[in-house]
Amino acid sequence: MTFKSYWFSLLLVLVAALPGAAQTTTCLPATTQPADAPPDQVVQDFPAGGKAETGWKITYGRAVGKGLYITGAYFRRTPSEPYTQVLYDARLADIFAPYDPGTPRYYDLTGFNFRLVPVSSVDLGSCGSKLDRYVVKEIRDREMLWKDDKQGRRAQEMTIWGTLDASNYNYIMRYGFQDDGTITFRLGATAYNLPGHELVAHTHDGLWKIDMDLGGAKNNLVQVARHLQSKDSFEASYVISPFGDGYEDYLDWLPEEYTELHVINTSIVNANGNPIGYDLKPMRSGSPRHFEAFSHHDFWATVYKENEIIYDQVPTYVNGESLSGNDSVIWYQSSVYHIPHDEDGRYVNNVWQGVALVMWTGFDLRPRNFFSKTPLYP
Ligand SMILES: [Cu+2]
Repeated sequence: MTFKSYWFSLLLVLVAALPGAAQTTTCLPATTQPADAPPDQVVQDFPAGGKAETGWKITYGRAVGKGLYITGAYFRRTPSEPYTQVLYDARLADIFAPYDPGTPRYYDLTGFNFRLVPVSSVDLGSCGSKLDRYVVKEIRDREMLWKDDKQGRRAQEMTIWGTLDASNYNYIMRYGFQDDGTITFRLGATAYNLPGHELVAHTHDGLWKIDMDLGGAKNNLVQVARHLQSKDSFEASYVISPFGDGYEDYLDWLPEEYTELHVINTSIVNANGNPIGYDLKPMRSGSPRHFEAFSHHDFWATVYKENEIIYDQVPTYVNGESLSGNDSVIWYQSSVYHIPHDEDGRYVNNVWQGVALVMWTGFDLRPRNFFSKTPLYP
C-alpha cells in the first residue's frame, strides 16, 4: 500500500464511522446452544451477545409437501423465569394460487410434493447460518424497538426460513422471533411467472394453521377485537368478545374495524392481574374471495383434532363444537394479488427471462399483557 492509498483508506474508515454513514454489517452472535439440545431446537437470548434479558426456545420441522414449520415456541420475559409456551404448532397448511381466468388453480402444498431448496451462500448473506441443509437462521438488528426523544433501543430478532421449490415458483417461508416476544409469520412469493401464463394475474394465498398453546393447551380463549367508529360521531370505541360466541365459527377481516384476534390464558395472569395474551395482527393488502368456500372468510377457529389439517376442508370442520375449555386452532388466510408487470421479466426470442421480486404477506403474534410493563425498557 502506498503512502497516499494508506491515507485514503484511513479516510474511508473515518467516514464509515460517522453517524449516518454507510455501515458495514455487524453480525449479531447467536446464543450458544445447550449441549443436550435436540437437533430441531433453537435457543436464542436477547440482546444477542449481551446480558440476556429475554429469550426464545423453539423447535421447527420440515417435510416434503409441507415446507418449513414451527413445532413449538417458548418465551421467557427474564432469564430467571421458566419459559412459557406460546405455540404448539404453526405452519402454512397450504398455499393457494388461483389464476384469474378460472384455471389453473394450484394447491402448492397439498397438491404436490414440493421440496425445500438447499441453502446457498447467497441465502446466508453475511450473517446467516445453516440450521440444516435447507433452513437458514439469522440473528439481526431490526431498527428501533422504542424511541423517546434522545433515548431509544435497537430491536433484534432471530429469523428462520427456507424456500419451497414450487416448480417455476419459489415460496420463502419465514418465521421471526423477536426480542419483545413478537413472532412474525411471512410468506414470500417469487421466481418465474407460470410458463404459458406469464402475463395472467393471480393471487398467492397463504393459508395458515395456528395452534397456540399459550401457557399450555388448557384455558386458552380466542377473542375478537373490533374497533367501532362512525362518520356520524366524534366518538369511537372497541369491543372484545369471544370468537363465535364461544363456538367454532368463521370471521371476516374488516378494515374499518381493524379486526384482530386475541388469545388469552384465563388462568394465568401477569403481575398486574391481567390474563396473559397474544394478539394476531394481520398483514394484508386485500381479501381473497374465490369460488372455494374456505376463502369466503378470513379467520376460522376450530377445536383441535389431530386429523383436521387440510385448509380446503376447514368449512367442514366447523360443526358447532364449543371452543371454551378446548384446545383451539386458528385458521387464517393472507394474500397478495399479483398483476404481472415488466419487472417480473420479459420475452426474449419467445423465451421468458426474469423473475418476480419477492411479494410478502403474513401476520404477527404480539404479546398483550404478557409482560407487566414495557419490555426491554429501563
Ligand atoms: Cu405471482
